[in-house]
Amino acid sequence: LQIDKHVSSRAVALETTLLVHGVPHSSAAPLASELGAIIEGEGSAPALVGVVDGVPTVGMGMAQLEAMLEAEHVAKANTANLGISMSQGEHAATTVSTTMEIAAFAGLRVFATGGIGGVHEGYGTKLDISADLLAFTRFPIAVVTSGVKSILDVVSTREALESLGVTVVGWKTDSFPAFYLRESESGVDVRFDDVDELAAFVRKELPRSGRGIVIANPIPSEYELDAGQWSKWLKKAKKLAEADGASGRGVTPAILGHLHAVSEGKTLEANIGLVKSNARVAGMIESRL
Ligand code: PSU
Ligand code: MN
Repeated sequence: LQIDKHVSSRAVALETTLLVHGVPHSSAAPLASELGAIIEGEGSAPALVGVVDGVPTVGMGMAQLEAMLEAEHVAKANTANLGISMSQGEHAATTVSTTMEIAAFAGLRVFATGGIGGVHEGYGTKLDISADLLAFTRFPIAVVTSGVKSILDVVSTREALESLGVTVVGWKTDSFPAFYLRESESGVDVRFDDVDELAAFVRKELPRSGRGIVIANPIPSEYELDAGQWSKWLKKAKKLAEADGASGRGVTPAILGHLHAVSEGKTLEANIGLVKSNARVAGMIESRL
């Protein structure tokens, strides 16, 4: 792996898939700036990660993000196709798995995202498990996330993390959060309420294990969705994504896009609210490492 621009390793990594494929294009650049400002407000610095013209880049500039948003096709790169985008010299948005790979290689220790990928529903008939889960066994970086996207099978995803031996930390919670919802039926391995104690754990645990850590930060209460309403929206969005014929890497962006539409922007607002909260917690941890 080669890194184009070396930002200081004292930065919080941010991913491009969330911006390029997860929110409407008009929301992406403003969100990137807001996340950067939040992280700076906590005494750290942001580093947007993506593949620009085939070059894995840590610390993309606004102009590079704008170019990616204007490009006709931007690949979504997980660990399976990262090297392909590099060899083809194309733009690629990095998911949690590849942002972890690239940022950890550059020495960054903290990464803020929305929700990690996981086990999709219906694995009895079709096995769809995000490359994000395996990435935690390979790349030493702490990922602040609002749990796993609630479009997934949350309980099975939690079980898979357990099987993979990935530590799940709850930030001020005993429950493994489910993205738009603060709680799920599953729990965490340890709860921290003090950020200095959490930072001390991360500082020691990353070099000890050489693996990633999940830091689960529930969506702020003011953005949490009503569970009943949420499941109705999800049903509709899944049907629409199925009707589109979405498959493989296209499934997550298709469902998220339809959700934002059928909820009249409520899920988008919630998504943005939780990502900002994660950026703040990541900045708090990173500035204490
Ligand atoms: N969370 C969001 N929006 C997103 C994603 C997560 O709020 O767009 C992205 C992340 O980049 C994550 C990816 O790594 O979805 C998982 O995709 P898949 O299920 O195809 O592995
Ligand atoms: Mn998948």
